[in-house]
Amino acid sequence: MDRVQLFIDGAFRDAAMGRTFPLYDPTRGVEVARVCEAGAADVDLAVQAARRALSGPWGQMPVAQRLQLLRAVADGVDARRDEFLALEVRDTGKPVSFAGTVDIPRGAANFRIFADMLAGQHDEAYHQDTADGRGAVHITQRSPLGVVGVICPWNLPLLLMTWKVAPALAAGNAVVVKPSEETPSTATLLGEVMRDVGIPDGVYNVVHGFGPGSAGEAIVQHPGVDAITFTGESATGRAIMAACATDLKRVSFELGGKNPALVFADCDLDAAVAGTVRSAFSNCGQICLCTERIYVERAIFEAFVARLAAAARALVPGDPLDPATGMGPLISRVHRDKVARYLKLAVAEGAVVHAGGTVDDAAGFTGGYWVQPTVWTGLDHSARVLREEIFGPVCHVMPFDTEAEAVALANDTEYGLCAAVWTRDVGRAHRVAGAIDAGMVWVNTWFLRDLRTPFGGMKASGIGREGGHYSTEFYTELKNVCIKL
Ligand code: NAD
Ligand code: 6OD
Repeated sequence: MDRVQLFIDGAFRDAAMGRTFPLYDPTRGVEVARVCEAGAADVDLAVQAARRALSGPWGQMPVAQRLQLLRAVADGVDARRDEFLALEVRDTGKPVSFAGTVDIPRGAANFRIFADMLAGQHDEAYHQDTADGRGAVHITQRSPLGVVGVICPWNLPLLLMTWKVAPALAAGNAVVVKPSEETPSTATLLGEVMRDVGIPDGVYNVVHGFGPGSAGEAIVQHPGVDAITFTGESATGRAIMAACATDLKRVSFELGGKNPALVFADCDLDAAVAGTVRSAFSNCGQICLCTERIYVERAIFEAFVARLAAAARALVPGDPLDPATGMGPLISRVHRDKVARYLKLAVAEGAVVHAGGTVDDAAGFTGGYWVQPTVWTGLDHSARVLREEIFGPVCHVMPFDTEAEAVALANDTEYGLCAAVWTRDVGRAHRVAGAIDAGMVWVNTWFLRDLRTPFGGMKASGIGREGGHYSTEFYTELKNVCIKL
């Protein structure tokens, strides 16, 4: 796929204005494909196609048939796993060891779980028993929202896009998807799968481009789009929410984080170090759930820092196609430069560097967006490095003396996405998890997912929850019908 096209109304096509933009290989910084850039006219075509699908074959299809088609999409992703994997690795530079076990399998699993969820959906009924309405029956019906705009980031492209597309389609909506400009390919390949299994034209549309002045803004501003589900930076969420205010579109936002890990002295230290290496450095630190702030009880602080730093130094970034590689490059030059600025800022703010701290090329690669996994200590809690989301393989470790202090430090942030707690004390685990202001708390693990559970953040980390029936609630309209018998 060296030309990445739009997918509108069941057909692959170039943009109406003929515009394209380059796609770069993050390992070497060279152009590997041209991507067609949609403008307002292309977005309008996609929205019109989606509306036709809703009033036509998709809207009239029996639910069981619709869900069967979505299971076929899951099978189609599995059947073309190697193609999805190759494109995801090309676009992101992430190791095959990660994309092959996380991104691509979840791309299929998301369709299966939401097909199962919707298969069990039923209306509710209330029999009224008041003097004025005795015998009346109230039926709450759910119906699709309509056309859903799905705007996605680049860090887990297929996983995060299907996390929204699958429940939206299972609930009977049609979608206009805008993948990140950095990672357009797997959303486009999914168009082939949709077409081949028989999803009606116009149900799944993909428009490529940027945010402001491009496809993203055109989706958000289109009056034919009924809702926006967005994953990305909190600042972008603010801009999208302001635009959605014009016609009061419903929004679901999964936004940024500055996630803490709390490591208590009674923890299993081997598990805590191994878990924190994963939570800080997986996907080169580019997961919204990654840990950037680590608080360790003073009795084990020095041992923890020494072991974490040794593990970080052992994590050598390298060829994403080598199955033994655990870390690839960052996504783009712009993002590498941003992370590099934080590496400098940390030192200027007084950090002690225990591992990494540099942006050296990986062996055998020049011109890519490489950065070394980095561990800092010594910063004051007011340091910008401890307050701003960096979204790279970097973390800071700070000691604490009491449980209350650890919770206060964890909560001292504008974000509230997730936290990890490492302790063997079940009582403490309950207390601390309850006291942390975050949408998800993992105890003695991290990023262990059950797709039925609510996913999302508090404070500046999001609006709403998706997952299981929480997704169904977002992607459907509720209507109460009262029948006086
Ligand atoms: P981003 O906000 O820069 O871009 C996300 C998407 O929004 C892209 O497709 C972009 O083109 C589009 N966009 C940008 N401005 C827009 C506008 N004004 N109108 C419409 N669309 C617009 O985010 P990113 O850099 O792609 O992703 C990294 C960020 O995403 C990090 O902050 C990370 O924490 C967050 N994230 C959060 C979650 C979560 O579940 N909470 C998951 C993954 C990533
Ligand atoms: O696992 C998921 O469903 C999910 N939404 C993960 C988000 C990761 C953020 O980068």
